[in-house]
Amino acid sequence: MTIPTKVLARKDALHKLINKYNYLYYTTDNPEVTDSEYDRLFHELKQIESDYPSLLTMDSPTRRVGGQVLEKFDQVTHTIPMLSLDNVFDDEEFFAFDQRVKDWLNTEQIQVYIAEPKLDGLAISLRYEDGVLVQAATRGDGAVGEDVTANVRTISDIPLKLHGRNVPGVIEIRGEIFMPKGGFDALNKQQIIDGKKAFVNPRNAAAGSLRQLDSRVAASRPLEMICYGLGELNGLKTMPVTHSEAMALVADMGCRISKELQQVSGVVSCLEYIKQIGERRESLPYDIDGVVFKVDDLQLQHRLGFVSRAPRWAIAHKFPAQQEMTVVEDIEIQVGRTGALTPVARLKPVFVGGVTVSNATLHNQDEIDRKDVRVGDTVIVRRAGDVIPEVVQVVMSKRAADVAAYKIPAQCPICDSLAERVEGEAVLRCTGGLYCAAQRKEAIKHFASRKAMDIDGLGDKIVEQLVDESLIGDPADLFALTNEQLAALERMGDKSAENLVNALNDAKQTKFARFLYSLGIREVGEATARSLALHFLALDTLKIADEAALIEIEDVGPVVARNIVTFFGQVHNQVVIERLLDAGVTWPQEEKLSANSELSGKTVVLTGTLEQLSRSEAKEKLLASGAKVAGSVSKKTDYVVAGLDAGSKLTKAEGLGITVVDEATLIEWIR
Ligand code: I6G
Repeated sequence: MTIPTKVLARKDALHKLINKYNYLYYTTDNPEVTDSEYDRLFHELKQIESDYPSLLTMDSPTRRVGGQVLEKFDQVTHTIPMLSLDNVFDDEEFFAFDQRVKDWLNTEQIQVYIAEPKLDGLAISLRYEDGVLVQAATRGDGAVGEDVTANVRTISDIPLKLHGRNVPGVIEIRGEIFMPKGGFDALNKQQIIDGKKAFVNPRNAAAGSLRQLDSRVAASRPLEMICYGLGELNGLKTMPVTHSEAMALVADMGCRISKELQQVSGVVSCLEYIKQIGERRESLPYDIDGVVFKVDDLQLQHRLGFVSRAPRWAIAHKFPAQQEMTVVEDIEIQVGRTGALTPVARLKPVFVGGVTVSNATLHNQDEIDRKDVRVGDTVIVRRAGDVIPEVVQVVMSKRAADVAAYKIPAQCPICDSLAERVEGEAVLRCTGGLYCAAQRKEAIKHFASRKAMDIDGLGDKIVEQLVDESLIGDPADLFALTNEQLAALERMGDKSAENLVNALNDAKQTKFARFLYSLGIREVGEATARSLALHFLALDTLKIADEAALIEIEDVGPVVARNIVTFFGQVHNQVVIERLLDAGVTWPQEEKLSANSELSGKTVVLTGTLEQLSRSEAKEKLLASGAKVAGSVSKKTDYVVAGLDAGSKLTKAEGLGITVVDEATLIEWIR
């Protein structure tokens, strides 16, 4: 078969790229591309080799695993190669894997797999002779790794001597060394305090720690290991016949295996397992990038064997990439409700963590300086779970020669007022106050929001139009808007205008706490607003309270107290409040809580289905009775209200000896 020159050229380019990225990733711990970009290139090369088998030469990177070995550690030749895993990226590819297994075994029987999360760490092989740890080696290129025994010996959850009497003459236990998320955060905080560079992610931190020549440094790093397989095994009386048995043996000998290890039969259960782990991914204490499935029966594994660099009996189902590479097209400044100037990177849109990302916050000037982000830079962007996308790192090798460092302007980009940095704060703030249109817009959006005055139909876009067209300048102006003014706005018909005027009227009947929250006093959130309302009962009393009186209240510290006094002391705020009251904003008089209230100051958790009250009704009534409502049960919980089908929260409460009451008791208390 003649091979088109274009294909040959692409194959050569892929060899070069993959070899380079292997070196950067495995040898220098300084990756230049994201894992997903690397996976894509690898996939593309494998596809070319499958279309043109003569291109699968002995020097193809698809035949190798990882990169080169550093000079500074001794080399270790693995007695049994440390291979790698093939990946699938969606359910369809997973179905195809399962079918390949069945085809190879010539069966249509449902397959039994062992599943566990795929940790994002470093593969390690521990060699025990007569039960004693004699060597720990990295994977290296799969055939030859590095001797990191001195460092590995410092990791507490790796036994130096295996437990039990049934210990084989030689056993190689393989698994992943990683840094848990909590340990990583603490290490990075310390790195910054010490003026050292922060690590990009837990994997890099783990790799960097394991490559330390001084094992005392490794010992100070929070490394852990979870074992997932075996290499050489000699001299065991009864050999395991399934992977689950092998893992039970490993655990019996004192090695840590995954708590999530589970036997699953058939593809449907496998997909269910992936979904379940995916949902818990963020709450797991370590980073994972997918789920690994292995055929459980070791005899079947043996029959399936290996292809190229990976076992046919195992597969990694990868989650959508959480890191991708893109370009910073611009850096813009957003002005928040309190005037905080937040730099935001406008990115060339990129699909990451399951969504298209085109913005990432850069937080403040310190953060920009630390990461040295500049307009035009190629950056690695990360998005995990519901977390706001962030720029992890600049790819320095891709920076053009003449790009200038970025400085947040000294003036507010919206109103030109001076921006100043308050001592002790990282952010710059516009000093324009309500003179600044951006702050006005944000203040009005907050006023109208659901937890504040809850003005139905007054969305962000409408507020922006109203301010831009000078129809409103503060929240009180909202109540003077007419049907005609609203109907003239873009995408607003007569009916919507009428609905909005009605909603504004309805919103005038509010609650004292909501009103206080809607004023947008710095650091007065919902809970503080509620405490203020319950304590002072009336606006007139609160307005004249001094800092000493405010500090008396739970939730209110000196900073918040000062913010409240400053807010009510400013004439323009007094005027807006008067105008709101004149417009008809009102609330029922708050009543002093009876001192012997069962609920005052208590922390309550609601669980299960309530039959007579809705969840929000129950919550509102509890809060009005002076209780705090928490979402989870802890030692600090005073009462758990259990409705129908209450589950794990109830079990936990019982375990902690917390008083559990039913809905009827709750109704009794709040009446
Ligand atoms: O790289 C790997 C990660 C996790 C693995 C692996 C694994 O099992 C949970 N298992 C094998 C067999 C291999 N690599 C080769």
